[in-house]
Amino acid sequence: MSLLPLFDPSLLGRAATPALEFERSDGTRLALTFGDLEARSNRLAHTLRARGLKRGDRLAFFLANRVDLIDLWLAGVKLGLIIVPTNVLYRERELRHILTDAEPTAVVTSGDLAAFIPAGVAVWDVDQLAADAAKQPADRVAVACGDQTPVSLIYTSGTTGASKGAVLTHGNFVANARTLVVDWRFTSADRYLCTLPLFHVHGLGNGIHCWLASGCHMRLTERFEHAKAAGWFEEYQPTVFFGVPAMFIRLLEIPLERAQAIGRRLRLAVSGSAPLPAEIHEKFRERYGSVILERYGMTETLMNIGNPYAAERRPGTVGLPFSHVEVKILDEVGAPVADGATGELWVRGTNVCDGYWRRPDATAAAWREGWFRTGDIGSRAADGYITLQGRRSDLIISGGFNIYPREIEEVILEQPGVREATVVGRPDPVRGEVPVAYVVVVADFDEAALKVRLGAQLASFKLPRAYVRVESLPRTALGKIQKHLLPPWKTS
Ligand code: MCA
Ligand code: AMP
Repeated sequence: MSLLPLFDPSLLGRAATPALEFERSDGTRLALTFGDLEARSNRLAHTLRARGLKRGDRLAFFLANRVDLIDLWLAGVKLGLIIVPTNVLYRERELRHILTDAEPTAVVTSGDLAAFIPAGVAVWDVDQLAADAAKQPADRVAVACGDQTPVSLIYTSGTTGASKGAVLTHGNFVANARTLVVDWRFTSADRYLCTLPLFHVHGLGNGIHCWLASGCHMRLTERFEHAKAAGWFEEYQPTVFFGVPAMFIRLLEIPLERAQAIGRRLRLAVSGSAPLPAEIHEKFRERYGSVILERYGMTETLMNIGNPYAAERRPGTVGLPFSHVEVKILDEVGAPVADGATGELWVRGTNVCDGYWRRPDATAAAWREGWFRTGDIGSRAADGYITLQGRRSDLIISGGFNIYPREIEEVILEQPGVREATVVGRPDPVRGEVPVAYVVVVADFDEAALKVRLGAQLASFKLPRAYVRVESLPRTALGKIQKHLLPPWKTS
Protein backbone atom coordinates (compact mmCIF):
# COMPACT_ATOMS: atom_id res chain seq x y z
CA MET A 1 0.00 0.00 0.00
CA SER A 2 1.20 3.53 -0.70
CA LEU A 3 1.02 6.40 1.76
CA LEU A 4 -1.77 8.18 -0.06
CA PRO A 5 -4.64 5.86 0.97
CA LEU A 6 -3.41 6.21 4.56
CA PHE A 7 -3.74 9.98 4.34
CA ASP A 8 -6.93 10.13 2.25
CA PRO A 9 -9.42 9.85 5.10
CA SER A 10 -7.90 13.16 6.24
CA LEU A 11 -7.01 14.85 2.93
CA LEU A 12 -10.30 13.96 1.24
CA GLY A 13 -12.55 12.74 4.05
CA ARG A 14 -12.04 15.67 6.40
CA ALA A 15 -11.43 18.35 3.80
CA ALA A 16 -13.22 21.14 5.66
CA THR A 17 -11.64 20.35 9.05
CA PRO A 18 -8.86 22.54 10.45
CA ALA A 19 -5.66 20.52 10.04
CA LEU A 20 -2.70 22.67 10.77
CA GLU A 21 -1.49 25.85 12.33
CA PHE A 22 2.06 26.78 11.44
CA GLU A 23 3.97 29.30 13.55
CA ARG A 24 7.04 30.98 12.10
CA SER A 25 9.87 32.10 14.36
CA ASP A 26 8.73 35.72 13.88
CA GLY A 27 5.40 34.77 15.46
CA THR A 28 3.27 34.98 12.29
CA ARG A 29 0.92 32.08 11.63
CA LEU A 30 -0.80 30.23 8.83
CA ALA A 31 -3.89 28.04 9.40
CA LEU A 32 -5.02 25.42 6.88
CA THR A 33 -7.65 22.71 6.51
CA PHE A 34 -6.96 19.21 5.21
CA GLY A 35 -8.67 20.28 1.99
CA ASP A 36 -6.22 23.19 1.69
CA LEU A 37 -3.31 20.76 2.05
CA GLU A 38 -4.80 18.49 -0.60
CA ALA A 39 -5.22 21.41 -3.02
CA ARG A 40 -1.80 22.95 -2.33
CA SER A 41 0.00 19.65 -2.87
CA ASN A 42 -1.97 18.98 -6.05
CA ARG A 43 -1.04 22.36 -7.45
CA LEU A 44 2.58 21.76 -6.54
CA ALA A 45 2.48 18.28 -8.10
CA HIS A 46 1.28 19.86 -11.37
CA THR A 47 4.17 22.33 -11.19
CA LEU A 48 6.76 19.67 -10.49
CA ARG A 49 5.45 17.57 -13.35
CA ALA A 50 5.58 20.59 -15.65
CA ARG A 51 9.24 21.00 -14.60
CA GLY A 52 9.86 17.47 -15.87
CA LEU A 53 9.82 15.42 -12.67
CA LYS A 54 8.54 11.87 -12.97
CA ARG A 55 8.26 8.70 -10.88
CA GLY A 56 11.61 7.69 -9.35
CA ASP A 57 13.26 11.09 -9.81
CA ARG A 58 14.97 12.54 -6.77
CA LEU A 59 14.08 15.96 -5.44
CA ALA A 60 16.02 17.31 -2.44
CA PHE A 61 15.01 19.95 0.05
CA PHE A 62 17.15 22.14 2.30
CA LEU A 63 14.61 24.00 4.39
CA ALA A 64 13.60 24.82 7.93
CA ASN A 65 10.10 23.67 8.93
CA ARG A 66 7.41 25.40 6.86
CA VAL A 67 4.13 24.42 5.23
CA ASP A 68 5.76 24.26 1.78
CA LEU A 69 7.78 21.34 3.09
CA ILE A 70 4.58 19.40 3.80
CA ASP A 71 3.28 20.36 0.34
CA LEU A 72 6.50 19.04 -1.14
CA TRP A 73 6.32 15.77 0.75
CA LEU A 74 2.69 15.20 -0.28
CA ALA A 75 3.38 16.17 -3.90
CA GLY A 76 6.30 13.74 -3.89
CA VAL A 77 4.06 10.97 -2.49
CA LYS A 78 1.50 11.66 -5.21
CA LEU A 79 4.02 11.72 -8.07
CA GLY A 80 6.10 8.73 -6.93
CA LEU A 81 9.16 10.94 -6.44
CA ILE A 82 12.03 10.15 -4.09
CA ILE A 83 12.34 13.08 -1.71
CA VAL A 84 15.80 13.71 -0.25
CA PRO A 85 15.63 15.68 3.04
CA THR A 86 18.77 17.47 4.21
CA ASN A 87 19.46 18.96 7.64
CA VAL A 88 18.94 22.73 7.52
CA LEU A 89 22.03 23.21 9.72
CA TYR A 90 24.32 21.56 7.16
CA ARG A 91 26.89 23.60 5.31
CA GLU A 92 28.23 23.28 1.78
CA ARG A 93 30.66 20.46 2.50
CA GLU A 94 27.97 18.30 4.10
CA LEU A 95 25.43 19.06 1.39
CA ARG A 96 27.89 18.35 -1.41
CA HIS A 97 28.25 14.71 -0.43
CA ILE A 98 24.49 14.10 -0.24
CA LEU A 99 23.63 15.98 -3.40
CA THR A 100 26.42 14.32 -5.40
CA ASP A 101 25.36 10.89 -4.21
CA ALA A 102 21.58 11.26 -4.58
CA GLU A 103 21.78 13.14 -7.90
CA PRO A 104 18.50 14.99 -7.40
CA THR A 105 17.00 16.92 -10.29
CA ALA A 106 17.08 19.97 -8.03
CA VAL A 107 17.24 21.08 -4.43
CA VAL A 108 14.38 23.18 -3.11
CA THR A 109 15.54 25.88 -0.72
CA SER A 110 14.82 29.38 0.53
CA GLY A 111 16.67 32.59 -0.34
CA ASP A 112 18.51 32.79 3.00
CA LEU A 113 19.91 29.27 2.59
CA ALA A 114 20.74 29.20 -1.13
CA ALA A 115 24.35 30.34 -0.57
CA PHE A 116 25.15 27.00 1.13
CA ILE A 117 24.21 24.91 -1.90
CA PRO A 118 27.29 23.69 -3.77
CA ALA A 119 27.89 25.05 -7.27
CA GLY A 120 26.58 22.92 -10.11
CA VAL A 121 23.39 21.78 -8.35
CA ALA A 122 20.06 23.05 -9.73
CA VAL A 123 18.41 25.22 -7.09
CA TRP A 124 14.66 25.80 -7.00
CA ASP A 125 13.49 28.63 -4.82
CA VAL A 126 10.66 27.50 -2.56
CA ASP A 127 8.74 30.77 -2.85
CA GLN A 128 9.01 30.78 -6.64
CA LEU A 129 7.80 27.19 -6.70
CA ALA A 130 4.81 28.14 -4.54
CA ALA A 131 4.04 31.12 -6.79
CA ASP A 132 4.12 28.84 -9.86
CA ALA A 133 1.95 26.28 -8.09
CA ALA A 134 -0.68 28.89 -7.24
CA LYS A 135 -1.39 29.19 -10.98
CA GLN A 136 -1.96 25.45 -11.43
CA PRO A 137 -5.26 23.55 -11.12
CA ALA A 138 -6.14 21.93 -7.78
CA ASP A 139 -7.30 18.57 -9.14
CA ARG A 140 -5.43 15.53 -7.87
CA VAL A 141 -2.44 14.15 -9.70
CA ALA A 142 -1.50 10.66 -8.56
CA VAL A 143 0.86 8.05 -9.95
CA ALA A 144 0.37 4.42 -8.85
CA CYS A 145 2.76 3.50 -6.04
CA GLY A 146 2.94 0.37 -3.89
CA ASP A 147 4.72 -1.07 -0.87
CA GLN A 148 8.01 -1.34 -2.67
CA THR A 149 8.02 2.10 -4.28
CA PRO A 150 10.80 4.27 -2.82
CA VAL A 151 9.53 7.56 -1.41
CA SER A 152 12.57 8.97 0.32
CA LEU A 153 16.31 8.80 0.47
CA ILE A 154 17.43 9.82 3.95
CA TYR A 155 21.11 10.17 4.68
CA THR A 156 22.51 8.51 7.75
CA SER A 157 25.82 7.02 8.67
CA GLY A 158 24.75 3.58 9.81
CA THR A 159 27.50 1.78 11.68
CA THR A 160 30.30 3.40 9.67
CA GLY A 161 31.35 7.00 9.09
CA ALA A 162 30.43 7.57 5.45
CA SER A 163 26.94 9.00 5.03
CA LYS A 164 24.65 6.70 3.04
CA GLY A 165 21.13 7.15 1.72
CA ALA A 166 18.60 4.78 3.29
CA VAL A 167 16.05 3.99 0.57
CA LEU A 168 12.75 4.15 2.45
CA THR A 169 9.63 2.91 0.70
CA HIS A 170 5.95 3.74 0.98
CA GLY A 171 5.51 0.34 2.66
CA ASN A 172 8.12 1.14 5.33
CA PHE A 173 6.42 4.40 6.28
CA VAL A 174 2.92 2.89 6.14
CA ALA A 175 3.93 0.08 8.52
CA ASN A 176 5.46 2.59 10.91
CA ALA A 177 2.56 5.04 10.91
CA ARG A 178 -0.14 2.39 11.20
CA THR A 179 1.48 0.84 14.23
CA LEU A 180 2.13 4.14 15.98
CA VAL A 181 -1.38 5.47 15.39
CA VAL A 182 -2.89 2.32 16.88
CA ASP A 183 -0.37 1.74 19.69
CA TRP A 184 -0.30 5.37 20.74
CA ARG A 185 -4.10 5.66 20.38
CA PHE A 186 -4.18 8.63 18.06
CA THR A 187 -7.65 9.91 17.20
CA SER A 188 -8.91 12.87 15.21
CA ALA A 189 -9.54 14.62 18.55
CA ASP A 190 -5.81 14.84 19.32
CA ARG A 191 -3.81 18.04 19.26
CA TYR A 192 -0.22 17.35 18.31
CA LEU A 193 2.52 19.91 18.92
CA CYS A 194 5.36 19.40 16.42
CA THR A 195 8.60 21.27 17.15
CA LEU A 196 10.85 18.58 15.66
CA PRO A 197 12.66 19.24 12.40
CA LEU A 198 10.91 17.62 9.43
CA PHE A 199 14.15 16.54 7.73
CA HIS A 200 14.54 13.54 10.06
CA VAL A 201 12.28 10.52 10.41
CA HIS A 202 11.32 11.46 13.97
CA GLY A 203 9.49 14.61 12.84
CA LEU A 204 8.51 13.30 9.41
CA GLY A 205 7.78 9.57 9.69
CA ASN A 206 6.36 9.75 13.21
CA GLY A 207 5.08 13.30 13.57
CA ILE A 208 3.69 14.22 10.16
CA HIS A 209 2.48 10.72 9.40
CA CYS A 210 0.65 10.16 12.71
CA TRP A 211 -1.02 13.53 12.20
CA LEU A 212 -2.09 12.82 8.61
CA ALA A 213 -3.08 9.21 9.27
CA SER A 214 -5.21 10.11 12.29
CA GLY A 215 -6.66 13.36 11.00
CA CYS A 216 -5.89 15.15 14.24
CA HIS A 217 -4.83 18.79 14.51
CA MET A 218 -1.17 19.84 14.42
CA ARG A 219 0.62 22.97 15.54
CA LEU A 220 3.93 23.09 13.68
CA THR A 221 6.71 25.47 14.65
CA GLU A 222 9.72 26.50 12.60
CA ARG A 223 11.93 24.88 15.22
CA PHE A 224 12.05 24.13 18.95
CA GLU A 225 12.79 27.31 20.91
CA HIS A 226 12.90 26.60 24.60
CA ALA A 227 12.12 30.18 25.63
CA LYS A 228 8.80 29.90 23.79
CA ALA A 229 7.90 26.35 24.77
CA ALA A 230 5.81 27.18 27.86
CA GLY A 231 3.71 29.64 25.87
CA TRP A 232 3.17 27.14 23.06
CA PHE A 233 2.00 24.44 25.43
CA GLU A 234 -0.27 26.79 27.38
CA GLU A 235 -1.89 28.35 24.37
CA TYR A 236 -2.20 25.29 22.13
CA GLN A 237 -2.89 22.76 24.90
CA PRO A 238 -1.52 19.75 23.03
CA THR A 239 -2.63 16.26 23.91
CA VAL A 240 0.47 14.77 22.25
CA PHE A 241 4.11 15.86 22.09
CA PHE A 242 7.10 14.07 20.53
CA GLY A 243 10.58 15.23 21.45
CA VAL A 244 14.25 14.40 21.84
CA PRO A 245 15.64 14.24 25.41
CA ALA A 246 17.17 17.75 25.09
CA MET A 247 13.64 19.12 24.64
CA PHE A 248 12.30 17.32 27.73
CA ILE A 249 15.27 18.63 29.72
CA ARG A 250 14.42 22.17 28.60
CA LEU A 251 10.76 21.63 29.54
CA LEU A 252 11.83 20.98 33.15
CA GLU A 253 12.64 24.72 33.34
CA ILE A 254 8.91 25.57 33.22
CA PRO A 255 7.62 26.53 36.70
CA LEU A 256 5.78 23.77 38.58
CA GLU A 257 2.23 25.14 38.53
CA ARG A 258 2.35 25.90 34.84
CA ALA A 259 3.89 22.50 34.14
CA GLN A 260 1.13 20.76 36.11
CA ALA A 261 -1.56 22.55 34.11
CA ILE A 262 0.18 21.58 30.84
CA GLY A 263 0.52 17.99 32.05
CA ARG A 264 -3.23 17.71 32.72
CA ARG A 265 -3.92 18.18 28.98
CA LEU A 266 -1.04 16.08 27.73
CA ARG A 267 -2.10 12.46 27.31
CA LEU A 268 1.13 11.32 25.60
CA ALA A 269 4.74 12.54 25.63
CA VAL A 270 7.12 10.43 23.54
CA SER A 271 10.91 10.65 23.69
CA GLY A 272 13.37 9.19 21.20
CA SER A 273 16.45 9.68 18.99
CA ALA A 274 18.83 9.60 21.95
CA PRO A 275 18.89 8.00 25.42
CA LEU A 276 16.53 9.59 27.93
CA PRO A 277 18.23 9.53 31.35
CA ALA A 278 16.04 7.74 33.92
CA GLU A 279 16.45 10.80 36.16
CA ILE A 280 14.82 13.05 33.53
CA HIS A 281 11.99 10.53 33.11
CA GLU A 282 11.34 10.77 36.83
CA LYS A 283 11.67 14.56 37.07
CA PHE A 284 9.25 15.00 34.18
CA ARG A 285 6.72 12.72 35.87
CA GLU A 286 7.01 14.68 39.10
CA ARG A 287 6.61 18.03 37.36
CA TYR A 288 4.01 17.23 34.71
CA GLY A 289 2.29 14.16 36.13
CA SER A 290 2.98 12.57 32.73
CA VAL A 291 5.06 9.42 32.28
CA ILE A 292 7.24 9.78 29.18
CA LEU A 293 6.97 6.92 26.70
CA GLU A 294 10.50 6.25 25.43
CA ARG A 295 10.95 4.49 22.12
CA TYR A 296 13.86 3.56 19.87
CA GLY A 297 14.24 3.89 16.12
CA MET A 298 16.69 4.46 13.32
CA THR A 299 16.57 6.12 9.95
CA GLU A 300 16.98 2.76 8.16
CA THR A 301 14.25 1.07 10.19
CA LEU A 302 11.89 3.77 11.46
CA MET A 303 10.52 2.69 14.88
CA ASN A 304 11.61 -0.65 16.34
CA ILE A 305 10.98 -0.79 20.04
CA GLY A 306 8.82 1.24 22.40
CA ASN A 307 7.47 1.30 25.92
CA PRO A 308 3.81 0.29 26.06
CA TYR A 309 0.97 2.79 26.10
CA ALA A 310 -1.13 1.01 28.69
CA ALA A 311 1.42 -0.88 30.78
CA GLU A 312 4.61 0.02 32.60
CA ARG A 313 6.78 2.64 30.88
CA ARG A 314 10.05 1.65 32.44
CA PRO A 315 12.63 4.45 32.86
CA GLY A 316 16.00 3.75 31.24
CA THR A 317 14.55 1.14 28.87
CA VAL A 318 13.16 1.44 25.35
CA GLY A 319 10.45 -1.14 26.08
CA LEU A 320 9.21 -3.96 23.87
CA PRO A 321 9.41 -4.57 20.10
CA PHE A 322 6.55 -2.99 18.13
CA SER A 323 4.09 -5.50 16.68
CA HIS A 324 5.56 -5.31 13.16
CA VAL A 325 9.15 -5.78 14.33
CA GLU A 326 11.24 -8.80 15.34
CA VAL A 327 14.33 -8.15 17.44
CA LYS A 328 17.24 -10.47 18.19
CA ILE A 329 20.29 -9.76 20.29
CA LEU A 330 23.47 -11.50 19.14
CA ASP A 331 26.94 -11.87 20.59
CA GLU A 332 30.16 -11.30 18.68
CA VAL A 333 30.03 -14.70 16.97
CA GLY A 334 26.38 -14.30 15.98
CA ALA A 335 24.79 -16.46 18.68
CA PRO A 336 21.70 -15.22 20.57
CA VAL A 337 22.55 -13.94 24.05
CA ALA A 338 20.72 -15.03 27.20
CA ASP A 339 18.28 -12.69 28.96
CA GLY A 340 20.22 -10.02 30.79
CA ALA A 341 23.37 -10.47 28.68
CA THR A 342 24.60 -7.79 26.32
CA GLY A 343 24.81 -8.08 22.55
CA GLU A 344 24.09 -6.25 19.31
CA LEU A 345 20.48 -5.63 18.27
CA TRP A 346 19.31 -6.93 14.89
CA VAL A 347 15.83 -6.08 13.61
CA ARG A 348 13.50 -7.36 10.90
CA GLY A 349 10.10 -6.16 9.74
CA THR A 350 8.07 -4.23 7.22
CA ASN A 351 9.47 -1.04 8.72
CA VAL A 352 13.05 -1.90 7.73
CA CYS A 353 14.29 -0.52 4.43
CA ASP A 354 15.94 -2.87 1.94
CA GLY A 355 19.27 -1.12 1.58
CA TYR A 356 21.38 1.91 0.89
CA TRP A 357 21.27 3.95 -2.29
CA ARG A 358 23.85 2.66 -4.80
CA ARG A 359 25.93 1.05 -2.04
CA PRO A 360 25.73 -2.73 -2.48
CA ASP A 361 28.83 -3.16 -0.29
CA ALA A 362 27.38 -1.25 2.65
CA THR A 363 24.00 -2.94 2.14
CA ALA A 364 25.59 -6.39 2.18
CA ALA A 365 27.48 -5.50 5.36
CA ALA A 366 24.38 -4.37 7.27
CA TRP A 367 21.62 -6.73 6.07
CA ARG A 368 21.56 -10.50 6.42
CA GLU A 369 18.53 -12.54 5.29
CA GLY A 370 16.23 -9.62 5.89
CA TRP A 371 17.71 -8.82 9.28
CA PHE A 372 19.29 -5.39 9.77
CA ARG A 373 22.30 -4.95 11.98
CA THR A 374 21.64 -1.82 14.04
CA GLY A 375 25.07 -1.22 15.59
CA ASP A 376 23.27 -0.62 18.90
CA ILE A 377 24.26 -2.65 21.93
CA GLY A 378 21.68 -3.73 24.47
CA SER A 379 20.13 -6.43 26.60
CA ARG A 380 16.69 -7.92 27.19
CA ALA A 381 15.26 -8.50 30.67
CA ALA A 382 13.38 -11.71 31.43
CA ASP A 383 10.06 -9.88 30.97
CA GLY A 384 11.09 -8.62 27.51
CA TYR A 385 11.98 -4.99 28.22
CA ILE A 386 15.05 -3.93 26.24
CA THR A 387 17.73 -1.56 27.51
CA LEU A 388 20.22 0.11 25.16
CA GLN A 389 23.75 0.38 26.46
CA GLY A 390 25.71 2.06 23.69
CA ARG A 391 26.82 1.62 20.12
CA ARG A 392 29.45 -0.34 18.25
CA SER A 393 30.66 2.81 16.54
CA ASP A 394 31.90 6.04 18.14
CA LEU A 395 28.78 7.95 17.08
CA ILE A 396 28.04 11.04 19.20
CA ILE A 397 24.38 12.06 19.62
CA SER A 398 23.99 15.72 20.58
CA GLY A 399 20.47 17.08 21.07
CA GLY A 400 19.22 14.15 18.97
CA PHE A 401 21.47 15.01 16.02
CA ASN A 402 24.05 12.40 15.00
CA ILE A 403 27.71 13.33 14.76
CA TYR A 404 30.44 11.13 13.31
CA PRO A 405 33.81 12.12 14.83
CA ARG A 406 35.73 11.24 11.69
CA GLU A 407 33.99 13.94 9.69
CA ILE A 408 35.08 16.63 12.19
CA GLU A 409 38.57 15.14 12.50
CA GLU A 410 39.02 15.39 8.72
CA VAL A 411 38.29 19.12 8.73
CA ILE A 412 40.51 19.75 11.76
CA LEU A 413 43.39 17.93 10.08
CA GLU A 414 43.12 20.28 7.09
CA GLN A 415 44.12 23.17 9.36
CA PRO A 416 47.82 24.17 9.19
CA GLY A 417 49.56 23.55 12.50
CA VAL A 418 47.53 20.47 13.44
CA ARG A 419 49.53 17.26 13.47
CA GLU A 420 46.94 14.88 14.91
CA ALA A 421 43.34 15.16 16.01
CA THR A 422 40.58 13.07 17.45
CA VAL A 423 37.03 13.92 18.52
CA VAL A 424 35.02 12.29 21.29
CA GLY A 425 31.63 12.81 22.93
CA ARG A 426 31.64 14.25 26.42
CA PRO A 427 28.57 14.46 28.71
CA ASP A 428 26.40 17.57 28.52
CA PRO A 429 23.48 18.25 30.87
CA VAL A 430 21.08 19.36 28.11
CA ARG A 431 22.23 17.82 24.84
CA GLY A 432 23.34 14.48 26.28
CA GLU A 433 26.74 14.68 24.62
CA VAL A 434 28.81 17.35 22.91
CA PRO A 435 31.88 16.87 20.72
CA VAL A 436 35.27 17.75 22.19
CA ALA A 437 38.45 17.73 20.08
CA TYR A 438 41.87 16.59 21.24
CA VAL A 439 44.64 18.03 19.10
CA VAL A 440 48.39 17.62 18.81
CA VAL A 441 49.68 20.88 17.40
CA VAL A 442 52.89 22.41 16.13
CA ALA A 443 54.13 25.84 17.17
CA ASP A 444 52.25 27.93 14.59
CA PHE A 445 48.77 26.54 15.37
CA ASP A 446 46.02 29.17 15.29
CA GLU A 447 42.91 28.02 17.23
CA ALA A 448 40.78 31.00 16.17
CA ALA A 449 41.43 30.21 12.49
CA LEU A 450 40.53 26.58 13.10
CA LYS A 451 37.18 27.60 14.60
CA VAL A 452 36.43 29.77 11.58
CA ARG A 453 37.26 26.87 9.26
CA LEU A 454 34.99 24.46 11.10
CA GLY A 455 32.17 26.99 11.41
CA ALA A 456 32.19 27.50 7.66
CA GLN A 457 32.19 23.81 6.81
CA LEU A 458 30.14 21.99 9.44
CA ALA A 459 26.68 22.21 10.99
CA SER A 460 26.67 24.18 14.28
CA PHE A 461 25.86 21.11 16.41
CA LYS A 462 29.10 19.41 15.19
CA LEU A 463 31.43 22.20 16.32
CA PRO A 464 33.68 21.01 19.16
CA ARG A 465 32.83 22.56 22.51
CA ALA A 466 36.55 22.63 23.36
CA TYR A 467 39.97 21.94 21.84
CA VAL A 468 42.16 20.13 24.30
CA ARG A 469 45.85 20.25 23.43
CA VAL A 470 47.77 17.07 24.17
CA GLU A 471 51.38 16.03 23.55
CA SER A 472 50.33 12.88 21.74
CA LEU A 473 47.27 10.70 21.22
CA PRO A 474 47.16 7.35 23.02
CA ARG A 475 47.46 4.63 20.39
CA THR A 476 47.57 0.85 20.28
CA ALA A 477 50.61 -0.96 18.93
CA LEU A 478 48.80 -1.00 15.58
CA GLY A 479 48.33 2.78 15.65
CA LYS A 480 44.60 2.88 16.46
CA ILE A 481 43.62 5.78 18.72
CA GLN A 482 42.46 4.64 22.16
CA LYS A 483 39.79 7.24 22.83
CA HIS A 484 39.01 5.88 26.29
CA LEU A 485 42.54 6.76 27.41
CA LEU A 486 42.27 10.47 26.54
CA PRO A 487 42.50 12.78 29.54
CA PRO A 488 39.13 13.96 30.89
CA TRP A 489 37.77 17.29 29.73
CA LYS A 490 37.00 19.79 32.45
CA THR A 491 34.33 22.39 31.69
CA SER A 492 35.96 25.24 33.56
C1 MCA B 1 18.82 23.58 16.64
N1 MCA B 1 19.15 24.63 15.88
C2 MCA B 1 18.30 24.70 14.86
C3 MCA B 1 17.42 23.62 15.01
N2 MCA B 1 17.76 22.97 16.12
N3 MCA B 1 18.21 25.51 13.85
C4 MCA B 1 17.24 25.31 12.95
N4 MCA B 1 16.35 24.29 13.03
C5 MCA B 1 16.42 23.43 14.06
N5 MCA B 1 15.58 22.43 14.14
C6 MCA B 1 20.34 25.45 16.10
C7 MCA B 1 20.13 26.72 16.82
O1 MCA B 1 19.88 27.77 15.92
C8 MCA B 1 21.49 26.90 17.47
O2 MCA B 1 22.43 27.27 16.50
C9 MCA B 1 21.83 25.50 17.89
O3 MCA B 1 21.18 24.68 16.92
C10 MCA B 1 21.37 25.14 19.30
O4 MCA B 1 20.14 25.75 19.58
P1 MCA B 1 19.54 25.92 21.06
O5 MCA B 1 18.44 26.89 21.01
O6 MCA B 1 20.63 26.12 22.05
O7 MCA B 1 18.88 24.55 21.23
P2 MCA B 1 18.81 23.52 22.40
O8 MCA B 1 17.94 24.02 23.50
O9 MCA B 1 20.17 23.01 22.72
O10 MCA B 1 18.00 22.37 21.66
C11 MCA B 1 18.45 21.82 20.50
C12 MCA B 1 17.31 21.03 19.87
C13 MCA B 1 17.85 20.47 18.57
C14 MCA B 1 16.14 21.95 19.60
C15 MCA B 1 16.85 19.94 20.80
O11 MCA B 1 18.99 19.73 18.88
C16 MCA B 1 16.84 19.65 17.80
O12 MCA B 1 15.94 20.14 17.17
N6 MCA B 1 17.01 18.31 17.85
C17 MCA B 1 16.13 17.40 17.16
C18 MCA B 1 16.93 16.39 16.44
C19 MCA B 1 16.07 15.35 15.75
O13 MCA B 1 14.96 15.59 15.34
N7 MCA B 1 16.59 14.13 15.65
C20 MCA B 1 15.89 13.04 15.09
C21 MCA B 1 16.84 12.21 14.31
P3 MCA B 1 23.68 28.22 16.83
O14 MCA B 1 24.50 27.39 17.79
O15 MCA B 1 24.32 28.42 15.50
O16 MCA B 1 23.07 29.41 17.45
S1 MCA B 1 15.95 10.75 13.66
C22 MCA B 1 16.50 9.58 14.73
O17 MCA B 1 17.38 9.79 15.48
C23 MCA B 1 15.82 8.26 14.89
C24 MCA B 1 15.14 7.72 13.74
C25 MCA B 1 14.85 8.33 16.03
O18 MCA B 1 14.89 7.39 16.82
O19 MCA B 1 14.09 9.30 16.08
P1 AMP C 1 19.66 7.91 13.06
O1 AMP C 1 20.83 7.33 12.37
O2 AMP C 1 19.63 9.40 13.02
O3 AMP C 1 18.44 7.29 12.60
O4 AMP C 1 19.86 7.58 14.60
C1 AMP C 1 19.56 6.33 15.08
C2 AMP C 1 20.27 6.08 16.36
O5 AMP C 1 19.75 6.91 17.39
C3 AMP C 1 20.08 4.68 16.85
O6 AMP C 1 20.93 3.75 16.20
C4 AMP C 1 20.37 4.82 18.33
O7 AMP C 1 21.75 4.73 18.57
C5 AMP C 1 19.88 6.23 18.62
N1 AMP C 1 18.59 6.20 19.32
C6 AMP C 1 17.35 6.39 18.83
N2 AMP C 1 16.42 6.30 19.81
C7 AMP C 1 17.10 6.05 20.96
C8 AMP C 1 16.73 5.85 22.32
N3 AMP C 1 15.46 5.92 22.72
N4 AMP C 1 17.71 5.59 23.20
C9 AMP C 1 18.99 5.52 22.84
N5 AMP C 1 19.42 5.71 21.56
C10 AMP C 1 18.49 5.98 20.64
